[in-house]
Amino acid sequence: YKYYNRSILKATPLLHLLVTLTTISVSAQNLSVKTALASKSTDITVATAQKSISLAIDNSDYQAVKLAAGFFADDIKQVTGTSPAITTLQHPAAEMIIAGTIGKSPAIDRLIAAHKVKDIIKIKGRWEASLWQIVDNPAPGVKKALIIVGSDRRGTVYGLLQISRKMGVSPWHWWADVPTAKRKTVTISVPKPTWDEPAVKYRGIFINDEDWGINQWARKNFEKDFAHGIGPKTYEKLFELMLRLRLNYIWPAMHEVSKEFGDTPENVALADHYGIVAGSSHCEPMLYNNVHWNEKLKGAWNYSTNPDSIYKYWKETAKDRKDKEAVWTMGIRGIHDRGMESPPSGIPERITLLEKVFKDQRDLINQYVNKQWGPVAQCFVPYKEVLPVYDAGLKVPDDVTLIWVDDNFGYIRRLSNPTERTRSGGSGLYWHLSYYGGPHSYTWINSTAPALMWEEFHKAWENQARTMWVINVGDVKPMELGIDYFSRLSWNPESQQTDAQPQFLKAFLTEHFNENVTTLSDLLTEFYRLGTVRKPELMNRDWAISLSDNEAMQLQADYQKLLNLETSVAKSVPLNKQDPYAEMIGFPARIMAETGLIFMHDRAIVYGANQSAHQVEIDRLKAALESEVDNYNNKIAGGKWQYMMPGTVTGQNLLSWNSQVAWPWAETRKPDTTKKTIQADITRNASSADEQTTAGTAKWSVITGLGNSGRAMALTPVNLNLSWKPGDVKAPTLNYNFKTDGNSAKVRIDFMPTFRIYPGMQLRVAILVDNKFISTTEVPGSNGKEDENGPNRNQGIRNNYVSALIDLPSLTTGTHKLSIRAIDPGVVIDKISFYKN
Ligand code: REL
Repeated sequence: YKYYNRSILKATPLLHLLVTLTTISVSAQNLSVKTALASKSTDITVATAQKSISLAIDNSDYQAVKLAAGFFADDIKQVTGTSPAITTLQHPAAEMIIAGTIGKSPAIDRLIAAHKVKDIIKIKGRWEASLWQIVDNPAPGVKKALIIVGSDRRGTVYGLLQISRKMGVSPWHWWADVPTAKRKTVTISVPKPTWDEPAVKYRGIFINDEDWGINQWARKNFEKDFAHGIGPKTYEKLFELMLRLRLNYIWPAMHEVSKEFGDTPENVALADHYGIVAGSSHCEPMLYNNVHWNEKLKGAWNYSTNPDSIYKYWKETAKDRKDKEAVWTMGIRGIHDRGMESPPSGIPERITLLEKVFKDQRDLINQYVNKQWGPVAQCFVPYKEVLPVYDAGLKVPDDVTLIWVDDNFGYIRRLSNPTERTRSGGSGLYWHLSYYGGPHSYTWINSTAPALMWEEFHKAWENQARTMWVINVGDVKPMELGIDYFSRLSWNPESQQTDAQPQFLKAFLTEHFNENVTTLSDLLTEFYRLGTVRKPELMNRDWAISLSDNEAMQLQADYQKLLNLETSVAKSVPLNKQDPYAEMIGFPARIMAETGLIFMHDRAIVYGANQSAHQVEIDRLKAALESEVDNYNNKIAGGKWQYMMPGTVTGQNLLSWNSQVAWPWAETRKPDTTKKTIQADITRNASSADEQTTAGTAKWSVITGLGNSGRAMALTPVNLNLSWKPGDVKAPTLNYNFKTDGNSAKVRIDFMPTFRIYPGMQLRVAILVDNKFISTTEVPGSNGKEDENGPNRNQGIRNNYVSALIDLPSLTTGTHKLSIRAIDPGVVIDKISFYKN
């Protein structure tokens, strides 16, 4: 269900249910754009190649609404060649568009008072809700109008820009050079009043690790006049993109190469004008970016030894940003994502210190920050070393949103327990599409499958992490599909099911390419599957030589197939879509395939194949990688993205996360060929079960696009009410027939490396053979005791699976049945392999 006022719901469960029922029928699908002239009373032709009807916006409305009206007018011009005049109702015309915000637009308030806008109750007082309706005689001199009402400023903005999107203006028009198709006529059809609103209240992106990509691009190309890298010109474009995607919250770039966001007053003013909620990342408390702290010579960044200096900066920020809509990050960590230098020695002392920090920070907020945007939103992010401190009993004030985190590789470390679920501040999620840090970075391309995003975010949603979602998007490019998918998912998670990935790909590709949708979707599906097998940034010799011969042969064929498919599909993409195609699809696909092939050839040499033949291929592929990067930076869109794409030689190191050695040129590790995987007798995808049982709505579901198999099985729905006792025969079960020759055997289950839902829970399945209980198996590394450096997880996050090896009892020669029976929610099974002992 949709976002709601939590405090009311907490008090009255019945009301909770009622609100759920009244808001679930969000009906934006009743809004469509036609290319014929209006023929019904519920249609209105807003523009033709000859003229556009005017758009009335009250002067008293928000700045963001006026900006959006300007974008909207430009969009209509792009589509039809004619531009609507932006005016007020003092200049009425027979047909008009009237847009405005409740309480800020007298025109809209008059329409509501005169009961001309139906269903206003659906959006009034709600967060970012928009309503569209066609109204006859809405005002003197106006016979018919399309009315767009926003419950608040972003509600109106989204209301306007959603029409742009439906007219064919992609949010990515500027950021990925997506052309807009011309139309002779734009008719808006609203058969009945229609409204929409977001599910997740704050939907944010974090521009991060910007050193090699977006910062260089801004500094040397797009925003040379600013001289500090990412500045107002870049943020302006970003904020427009966000509004078009209906995202509302930003953690700005924060590395040393960037000037502090808040130190450039134009940035803060821009966020305010665009209606974007400016926050700061998990390691920048009180909207204060501390990476330049040491240059200020104000002593240690340590609240136990140097509180006064730090407090002074927080106080200044609280005063500076007092009237801006923001989410204030609470707590304190070291500079960057490190623990504080010489922190109080023990966890109890750190807890005491953090609780003092909360108090001081909240006192400042109470004293200086006004409430014009409602209660001042605050969050606390127990990232990396902070999570154990939180889990040891840190008390976070009840109205502060707890933002849970993934393990930097997409797997959520924990969600709220039942007590935490009653907190008034609710909870949220910070999640990585891009990561720079140990044990390994991935910042080059985005190969994270939308299916994994769905699996993890839908788990967060089902387990009440609903207030703030933030994704780390690195340099924004080439993260387009990931960001786009996130914007849809966070807007309405319940509209998506286990086939979320294919549905998204179809929708995105139809919107942006229209032709070749099936082939492009096949290309991306395989790209994401191969990215799950191994992200190109995480490929190295150790990995390649650990593969069995069959796996390596299969992978080599798969990479080659991906490359061939890309080459052939690229030829069929129309000329005007070549740039967006290359930026969003072609480039990442080629990087994946060519990098993968390099390592397969390297592996062949290690295992004794003819060196010179493979070396020729390796050299050719390395040159190809260089030319992909060169093409991206210098040729696509006439050099618009110059410096955006880190090169393989000159760019950041992708082998060892923090050194500057080029990759994969620097692959000099001595091969340890003893690690080669033993070939299994039979490996099957978990989804190929011979039989399965369900328990009401609970079952093992194929998640299309997930896992190394691309069809991993997850227990759905993923909520706490659905867990079973280990012996419960009613629990959903997967059955696999297998043959043995009478000797003892082993079965290996590859689970995705998900975590148990919260501490205290477990992540287990029961194993049976021929209906006889064998063992309870816990997903390795799922208990939260290890982070991504731990023995199970370190490999798990690279492989996207962790294996449990189970001894089977001696069995008679012939066919037997292996059963995997559910116990805990959150388990995802990818593959099953059988081994002779
Ligand atoms: O360097 C930093 O401090 C941050 O950019 C990162 O460490 C980031 O916050 C973290 O989430 C990694 O992606």
